[in-house]
Amino acid sequence: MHTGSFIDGEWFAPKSTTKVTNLNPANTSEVLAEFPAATAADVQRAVEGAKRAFLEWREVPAPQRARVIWRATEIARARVEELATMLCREEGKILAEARGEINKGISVLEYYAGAGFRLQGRTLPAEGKNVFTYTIRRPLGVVGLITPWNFPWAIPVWKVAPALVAGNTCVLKPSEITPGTASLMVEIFQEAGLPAGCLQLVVGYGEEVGKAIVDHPDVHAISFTGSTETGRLVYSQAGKRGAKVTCELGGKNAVIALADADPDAVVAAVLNGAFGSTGQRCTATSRLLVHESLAGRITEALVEGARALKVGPGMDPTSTMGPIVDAQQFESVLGYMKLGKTEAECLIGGGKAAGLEQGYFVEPTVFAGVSPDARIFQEEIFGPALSICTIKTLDEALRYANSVRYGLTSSVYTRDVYEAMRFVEGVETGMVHVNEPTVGGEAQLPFGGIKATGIGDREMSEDGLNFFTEQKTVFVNFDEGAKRDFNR
Ligand code: TXE
Repeated sequence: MHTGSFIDGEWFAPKSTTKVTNLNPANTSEVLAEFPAATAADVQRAVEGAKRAFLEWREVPAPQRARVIWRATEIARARVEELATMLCREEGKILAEARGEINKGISVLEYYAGAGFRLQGRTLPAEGKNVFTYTIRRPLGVVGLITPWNFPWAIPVWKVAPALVAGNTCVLKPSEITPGTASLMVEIFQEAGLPAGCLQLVVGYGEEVGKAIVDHPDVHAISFTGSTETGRLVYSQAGKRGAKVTCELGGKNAVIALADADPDAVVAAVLNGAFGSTGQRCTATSRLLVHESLAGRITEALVEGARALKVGPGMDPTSTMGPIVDAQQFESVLGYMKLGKTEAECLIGGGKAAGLEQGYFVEPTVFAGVSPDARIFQEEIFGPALSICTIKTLDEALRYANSVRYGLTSSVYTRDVYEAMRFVEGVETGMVHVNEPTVGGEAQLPFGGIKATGIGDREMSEDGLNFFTEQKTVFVNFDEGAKRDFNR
């Protein structure tokens, strides 16, 4: 792995005295790498280089750009274990989950490699006789990509791939907590033959490097994933200079189990949604709204399931839940667990995991009898803590589900098609599942949320390409000598 930044096809060490320290959250005495932190001056150079590279990259026919993405797909496939190991060691999720994330990113690469062969516009009828009207897609120019730590491979991939295939050049700033996986990703694109300057990597801190990207007048669009607070700041800063912005922010997702739900299916989905990836997914299940008739049985099984989890280092094949990513998140999650004990009944967990002091390990935690007004019900915890609340009707469930500021994803378990469809219509989230966990996204499907979760276009799918292109509407009059009615 390279431990620097990458500009104009060269790896280099930024000349700053500040370091980005890449720690193993499962063993905080293990420093995986130290990256010299990039500065605003490095961002300036990265943008200038990307601007130069854009002039040539935009002229490369889209199917040829797609072939670079395709080669990256094949290289990534051959390096799954190496990528998953890096991801597991720097972010903490268990190796099986890390492999899952790498494979998900590979599907996204496959999808956008294919998309390069059909970057289509539309043909539409014109008002005038013998006038041909159609649209074409054009790239935006240099785009800024700012990514978080919780999916250090999949999120950079799902921004870089559509941006590049559409003909843009990118300045990527990964999270300072997980720069290693992003560095490997850039290596892969380099090996795939991506021309110098098309993908610039600046490893540094948000307040300096992120801000410099957001404020740069030659960065035409910003694609951001992270916290709602930072996302809104990015949106307002970039908006001041008229840049295009998409932000994918926090979540507070609920599973609703109605009276006719399959209890085993609910338990399996909620255990995975709440504790998978240590609850550090924007699509995590942090609330269960369960019909009172099933509450006892389902709650008991969830507590059993939580007890059966083996908390430990992600690299240990017997671990089923890894650590929290860093000291700040660890303190924040423990703070919410402490608060939860004052707001509700803590059935299991609620603190640090015993015997694992070498890392940021917490216990899988279940709170019952949670009031919809409680802070643990309303705020994003971003850790393995589930809040359970009982409901009597679908309307009550919808009211509670929709009472939070976020709107990413949701799920209903029922066999009743009427209730399921009423839920789909009524729930205020960008994605809805029926008899499915809240988690997951697929390359070909729009990903994203509403309310405090999302600003701008959805990611992945055709929508991801919409964000990274602009349309040109073309009018061609081939009615020789024809008069044009200019008042129409
Ligand atoms: O996010 P930040 P953090 C939520 C989750 C978590 C909280 C904080 O609740 O507890 O956010 O996580 C860069 N200008 N999610 O502190 O600060 C920063 O360097 C430009 C949900 O990690 O938003 C990083 O690359 N950029 C989320 C990125 O923004 C700036 C995933 C995200 O960091 C910047 C992660 C600035 N002024 C956290 N300040 C999800 N939706 O999955 C920081 N950055």
